[in-house]
Amino acid sequence: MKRVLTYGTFDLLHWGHIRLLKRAKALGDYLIVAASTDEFVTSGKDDRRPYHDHRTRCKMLEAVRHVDLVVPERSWEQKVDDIRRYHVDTVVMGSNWEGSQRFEYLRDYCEVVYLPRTEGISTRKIRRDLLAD
Ligand code: C2G
Repeated sequence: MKRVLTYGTFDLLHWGHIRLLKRAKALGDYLIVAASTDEFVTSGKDDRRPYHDHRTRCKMLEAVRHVDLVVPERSWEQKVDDIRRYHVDTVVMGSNWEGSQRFEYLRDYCEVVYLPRTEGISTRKIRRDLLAD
């Protein structure tokens, strides 16, 4: 069984996220999603709290048929532990992460694959467009 792992906030779950999850699952048999906790987002990644809290974002991800397991992403440093704990063969991220030191070092532990990002959609764009209404 080939096990795939991906990371993200997945706030205001949208088509770009779904396409990433669908293509990530197609690279294996079991897809694990590490969803960023609210604390990790606000302390480590972004200046703004997600619209949906972590619990809600996890429930939405669990409802996506491509997803087999949702676990918390609490820090940048947990990835090697995650790969070992979940026996991960491949880490998958969207192409905006391509070449990032946040992921390239994982090549010592598993395959790392970047998939083309879906153009024209993002959580920030949704927030901006709704404000413009
Ligand atoms: N994504 C995509 N196309 C979009 C938007 C997002 O393919 N239009 C992908 C991103 O590249 C990422 C995943 O969907 O692989 C989740 O995106 P975000 O929720 O924005 O996650 P991010 O902020 O990139 O957090 O440790 C890594 C971080 O947790 C990644």
